[in-house]
Amino acid sequence: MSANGGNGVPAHARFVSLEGGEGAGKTTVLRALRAALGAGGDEVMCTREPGGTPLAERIRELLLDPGQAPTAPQAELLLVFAARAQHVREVIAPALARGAWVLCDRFTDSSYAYQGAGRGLDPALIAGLERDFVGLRPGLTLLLDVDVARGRARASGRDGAPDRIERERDEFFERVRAAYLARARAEPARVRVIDAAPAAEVVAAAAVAALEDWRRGR
Ligand code: Z5A
Repeated sequence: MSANGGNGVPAHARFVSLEGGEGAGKTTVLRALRAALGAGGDEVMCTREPGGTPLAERIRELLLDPGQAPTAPQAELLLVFAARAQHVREVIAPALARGAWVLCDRFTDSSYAYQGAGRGLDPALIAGLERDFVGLRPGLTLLLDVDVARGRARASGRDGAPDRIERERDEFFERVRAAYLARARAEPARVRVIDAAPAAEVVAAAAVAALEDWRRGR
């Protein structure tokens, strides 16, 4: 474990998360980060939230199912943390313990952004769940930042109907984006902002450069 992050929850030096709003382009960036981390022969375990274990993937289906609307924000928060509690114990902590890199598509920052700022739940409540049920945070979080209109336009170009959260209004996603940027300002050493507006390859290269800077302690 490395130094404690905000909220007194310890950060792990081999734990990297990727965050951002809809259509930020996490998929291409994850591929590039995985290649960069694995270049020296280290094991790289890629996973995602909500999900990453059979139980957590079932919770993900429930959370994103448009048929489950309306869902109480409190229920949504407890579901994402139920998934995370299982994910950490079954997958993330064991991988870190055997010396692997863990690269996670979303982690607790998403809960502060979506359930905190998006749904209006008290961040202190989220901090308590993070401390008591998770107990771990990434050493590095790369935040892919893109304006809401551009991100939503990209996401709407994909196949398939929008999920329950994607059906939210622009105002919801504006609050999510503002919360992410506020977290980056509050924890600049851990949360590094990547401009996700340019072409996918440019964004991926910037993310890899930020990863290398962090590994060199810059
Ligand atoms: N959630 C939550 O509420 N609380 C929590 O604690 C957690 C999660 C952990 C599922 O996450 C939902 O769970 C998410 C937050 C909530 N809801 N929302 N909205 P997810 O990560 O699976 O879902 P997502 O954020 O909606 O994924 P996404 O829209 O697919 O974003 P992405 O992975 O960053 O985008 P992408 O698939 O890489 O790219 C989307 C499209 O844009 C695709 O067609 C690309 O070809 C295109 N794209 C990507 N990058 C570019 C660039 N640079 N230029 C042009 N086009 C691009």
